[in-house]
Amino acid sequence: MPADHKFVHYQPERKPEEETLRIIKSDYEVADARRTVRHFSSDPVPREVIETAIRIAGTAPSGAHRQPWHFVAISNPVIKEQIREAAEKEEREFYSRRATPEWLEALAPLGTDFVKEHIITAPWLIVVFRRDYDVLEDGTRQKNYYMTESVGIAVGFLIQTLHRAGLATLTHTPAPMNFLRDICQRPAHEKPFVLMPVGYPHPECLVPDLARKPLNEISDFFL
Ligand code: IYR
Repeated sequence: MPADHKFVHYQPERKPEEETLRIIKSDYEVADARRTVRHFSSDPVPREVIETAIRIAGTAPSGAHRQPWHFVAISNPVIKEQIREAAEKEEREFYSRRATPEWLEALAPLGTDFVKEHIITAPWLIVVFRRDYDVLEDGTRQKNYYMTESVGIAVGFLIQTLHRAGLATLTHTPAPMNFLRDICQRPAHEKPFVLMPVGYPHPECLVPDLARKPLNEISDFFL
């Protein structure tokens, strides 16, 4: 290692095997109970919950540790309404023109349509941006690496941690999403990655009756 790069010791506590097994199995149960939600309660969620969830998302690994993400959290009803209007405009186009019949067929079991009421009902929206490069203090551009993978991992952390805290999320990607950059006042080198309503599920929330693929369908082991 070059001498001018600093390293520090890292040795997380090693748990007994039975405990590891117990933890991982209980984590699986928690994770498997998560459902993507489209019907939110408007009950408030403290800002500190959202801030901490964003901190957790920001612990994700990233290409060359460039942390190529930015999170915009919105509870302001005027801004939420602007986002809803812009998203519904794109989604109306999508459902009536842009989506192929095959795509619409794939979405049918989810019961989605262009109406995006959840954008205003959920107490928070987190808009995640992918930063293609950073602008250094002297104005030069510094390229980022594996931005999509890195931001995808960070969003995974975000979804999982909010679920563990008892909150629901919707992974919403209206396409195209460039309107989010303007509304959130982000620079041109940031690309909207996901629009995520966050809140408690509505008391009468329904989710599609879906099954997850079993382990043997999603994995192979070579021993
Ligand atoms: N963005 C649209 C359509 C949509 C696409 C996929 I792929 C989904 O898994 C769900 C919805 C919408 O949000 O309605």
